[in-house]
Amino acid sequence: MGFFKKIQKAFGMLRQEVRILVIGLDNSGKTTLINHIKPGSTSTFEVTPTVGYNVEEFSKNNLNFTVFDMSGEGRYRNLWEHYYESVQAIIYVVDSTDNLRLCVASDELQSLLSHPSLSSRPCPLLFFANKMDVPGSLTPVEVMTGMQLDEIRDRPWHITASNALTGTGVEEGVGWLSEKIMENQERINHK
Ligand SMILES: Nc1nc2c(ncn2[C@@H]2O[C@H](COP(=O)(O)OP(=O)(O)O)[C@@H](O)[C@H]2O)c(=O)[nH]1
Ligand SMILES: [Mg+2]
Repeated sequence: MGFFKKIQKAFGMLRQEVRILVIGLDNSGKTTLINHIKPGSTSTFEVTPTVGYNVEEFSKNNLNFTVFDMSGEGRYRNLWEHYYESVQAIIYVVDSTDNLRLCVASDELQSLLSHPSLSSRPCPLLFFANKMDVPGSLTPVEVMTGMQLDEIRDRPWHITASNALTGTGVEEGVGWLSEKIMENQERINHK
């Protein structure tokens, strides 16, 4: 079952909005990656480029993806905040060839996770160690170590290597994510 089908099943008639954030530093491969998550070109999608700052959004039914760059400058941080409120899952794309900026990616992650509207909610976190095809790129374990992911204890997280150009690794990652979203949803439904 494809990612969209799984999510739609998880959310029944999709009466509630599901928001998934796709974030990471610029040039990490977010825009490229998202093309592999979107269903086939026959589906109708609304893509809303937002003028003034770099946000990409697409939605189908009530399933919304919001993509934005974390520059490390913190310049737009307050603009992103309203996206955190209703988010159910986060995909964090790391450029595994960019050893130099791994600490910036790590700092951005820390500031994201300590945001009050996220720190209280255990929404799952998927990491792509992207550009796995480039020789010498960091392995997922090296990215995990460099970003101290093993210190994340308050929410489920998963890291997988990916090649956003071909889509390798993407299915495994989003498969894990949709299972976690479903588990959370079932928990809410049984309350
Ligand atoms: N070799 C390789 N290049 C990639 C991969 N993913 C993205 N790129 C390239 O990296 C650059 C930045 O990608 P883009 O999706 O625009 O990054 P964004 O700024 O995070 O949206 C582009 O030139 C992509 O073609 C990958 O998995 N492997
Ligand atoms: Mg982009």
